Amino acid sequence: MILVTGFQGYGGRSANPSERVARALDGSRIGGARVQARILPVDFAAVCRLMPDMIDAEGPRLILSLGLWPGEPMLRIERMASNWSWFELPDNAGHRQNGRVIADGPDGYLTTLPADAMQAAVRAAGLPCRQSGSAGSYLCNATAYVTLHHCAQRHPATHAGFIHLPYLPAQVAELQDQIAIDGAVEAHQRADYASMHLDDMLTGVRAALAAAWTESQAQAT
Ligand code: PCA
Repeated sequence: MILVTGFQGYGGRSANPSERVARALDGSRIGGARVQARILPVDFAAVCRLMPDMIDAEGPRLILSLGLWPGEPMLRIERMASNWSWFELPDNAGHRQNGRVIADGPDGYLTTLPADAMQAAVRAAGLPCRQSGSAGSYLCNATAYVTLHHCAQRHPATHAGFIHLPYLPAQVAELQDQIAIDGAVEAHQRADYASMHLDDMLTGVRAALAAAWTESQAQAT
């Protein structure tokens, strides 16, 4: 089974493309594996509890978590999860985690998904994709860290990783309206206008998952 997670909205945004992509993939099959989607709250304490419980209960072979990175113009495969949180925004429970994700955990983990093969597959599907060395210091990084830590300790055969997604076009249209209403900065100062259509995100994430699944099967045999 492939577990795909998305996030609820946060930071005053009603939508999160990661939730839309995860929901659209729920119940589908990739390379013969069933995809199960779960939507996570943007809540540090809840994610630290839910993610390990879900992995223990459902035993996925592969885990791909998705999140929004405002301003990102393409699919962004995260290579690293670091044991450091610095929440510039409170999470949806009002908490700001400033310090380690897990007090006695190692400083970081590398993704156990085949990032190069996934990137190549997304680009071969005609969509832009890159890799990044930092998933930030908010909930997405914490989720990737908690997941990789739990897998390292209890589920060494489970491969896990994270992809950040751009805004949906409608979100940027809304943002532009809001910027005009606020009248606080010139529109051209903003660097967060990039967006991608939901269908393209879905095509890209499916291609990345297919590549990751193929590689995980090859390693298992
Ligand atoms: N993006 C945030 C958290 C939830 C999401 O979708 C992040 O990049 O940490």
